[in-house]
Amino acid sequence: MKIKVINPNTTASMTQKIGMAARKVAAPKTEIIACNPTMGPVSIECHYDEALSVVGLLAEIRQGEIEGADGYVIACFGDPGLLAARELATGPVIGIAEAAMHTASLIATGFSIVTTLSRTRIIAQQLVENYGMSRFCRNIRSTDLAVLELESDSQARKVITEECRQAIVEDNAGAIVLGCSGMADLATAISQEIGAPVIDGVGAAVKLVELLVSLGLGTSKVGDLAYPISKPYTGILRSLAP
Ligand code: 5HY
Repeated sequence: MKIKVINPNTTASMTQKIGMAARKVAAPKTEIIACNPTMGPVSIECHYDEALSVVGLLAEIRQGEIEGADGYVIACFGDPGLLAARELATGPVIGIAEAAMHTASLIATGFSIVTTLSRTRIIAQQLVENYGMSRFCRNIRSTDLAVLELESDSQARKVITEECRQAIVEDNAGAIVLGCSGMADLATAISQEIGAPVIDGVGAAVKLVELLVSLGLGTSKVGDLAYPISKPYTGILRSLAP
C-alpha cells in the first residue's frame, strides 16, 4: 500500500519529521511518501496561510493520483483543503486533526487540544464543531510557540509538556491531542512524562488510511465528493483546471 503524507507548508525539515512519525507506525508493507508542495507558506498559522496552502496541497494530490497512491494524509492540524482533496482523490484522504480527535474520543470521554499560536485556536474550534467533537473537547490550549519555533526553540518541548500536564489537571481531560504536525515526534515522551495518552495526528491518520484501504474503501464518488467538474481555469491556476 502506498500512502502519500502531505505537509501543506513548504518547510522540508518539518516534512522529514512528519515522514519519520508516519513510518514509525506504518505497517511493514506500507510505503510512506512524505512530501510538501514547492509553492506556499513556510508555516500555516492563520486563515490566509491556510487558504493559500491549499493550492500546493491539491497539486500534490493530483500528482498522487498519477503516481498511484492508495491514500493520503493531510499533515497540518487545520486539515486544509480536506474536502477538495477528497474530490480529487480515489483513495481515502484523512486530516490529522480529524484523525487525532476521533482517536482520542475512542479512548477517553474528554480530551484537550494543545496547539501553537493562540490565534490558531479558532481554527481548531471550528474543526471540533465540524467533526461533532464538541462534547469530547474539554479545552483548546495554546503554547504561543510559532510553528517553526517547535524546531528552533530548545525550550519548546518543556513548554508543551507543561501545557499538557495542566490540561490533564485543570480541564478534566483524559487524553491530549497535539495541535501541530511539528509536534509529531513528542507524543510518546510527553505521554510517559505526564502519565496520560497523548495523540499525534500523523500516526493516527496513517493507521486510519491503512484501515480504510485494507477494507477496500476509498472516497465516495457518489454526490458532493465526485471528481471536480471539468472546466477551464485562467491565469496562474490554468494548469490546475480539473
Ligand atoms: C500544522 N501549521 O500542523 C499547523 C499547526 C497550527 O504549518 N502545520 C502548520 O499551528 O495550526
